[in-house]
Amino acid sequence: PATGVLAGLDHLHIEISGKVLHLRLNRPAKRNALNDGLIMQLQTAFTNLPADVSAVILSGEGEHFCAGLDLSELTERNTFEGVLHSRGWHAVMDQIQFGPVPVVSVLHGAVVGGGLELASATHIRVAEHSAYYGLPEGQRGLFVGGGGSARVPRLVGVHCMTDMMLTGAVIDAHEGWQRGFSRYLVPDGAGFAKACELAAKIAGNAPLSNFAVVQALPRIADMPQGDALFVEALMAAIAQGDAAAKQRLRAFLEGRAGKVVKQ
Ligand code: 1HE
Repeated sequence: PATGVLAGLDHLHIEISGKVLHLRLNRPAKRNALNDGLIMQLQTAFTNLPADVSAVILSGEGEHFCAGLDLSELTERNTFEGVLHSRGWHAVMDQIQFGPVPVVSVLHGAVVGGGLELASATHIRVAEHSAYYGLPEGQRGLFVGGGGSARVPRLVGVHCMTDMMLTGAVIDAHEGWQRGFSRYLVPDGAGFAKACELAAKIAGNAPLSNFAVVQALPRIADMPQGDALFVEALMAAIAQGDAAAKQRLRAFLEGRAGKVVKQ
């Protein structure tokens, strides 16, 4: 179980096993809808990860991963408060995407609206067959506000997101896997075990390599090629200069490290 500031978060269930922290959205009666309390607790959790944690698994309690924005709180905001609310979500999603360690999400049932925005901020998505993706904002008279317009097109393209928002098209787990919403597709109930397997591999890497993948890769991918290659060279040199890299290279050259094997 979690200790310190992480122990007092009532909308999140947190467990730590070795170097992996498992964080479960815990508002099943409201389908894990993201109210202000839950958003703030996600912020607290991701800004207070224990130093010895190397990977995070994010999942949802109950029948669904996440029903998105808690619509019962929407009526109380004016336009300016709406802008600030969206900017608050952006800060949380950025904290997840550009935090210190990789995040693997386990998706099942509804992954809709803000729930899909949350999933899109994680680094590897594992979907169970029950998962489905939707952006009901169009039907509710809203627009995405949790980073969806920046992150969702990078997974499935502007054309697919446009269709989802204009027509309410819901994409099932298999199509979502084909299109890029999830990297892995597993039977119902098998998502957490798959995420643990992936998180263990991630936690076995040098922390600076993981940091480079999480922090540098998406930024480099957004740059013009000349800038991208320059930043890549700097990041490569920084990673290479770290003691962990030197140890690992020596281990390989002395026959003590694993080979690349076809899986
Ligand atoms: C909620 C919410 C919610 C459920 N806000 N309370 N998101 C949506 O438009 C999705 C709305 N939700 C649904 O379509 C369905 O609830 C689900 C498909 C996710 C699940 O269906 P089901 O049959 O399992 O549950 P339910 O009976 O619909 O809901 C159970 C309870 O959760 C019920 O409350 P109760 O007090 O009557 O028991 C629902 O009202 C409540 N609930 N979803 C508030 N979203 C930063 S911008 C992001 C913009 C968005 O995310 S817009 C998309 C919002």
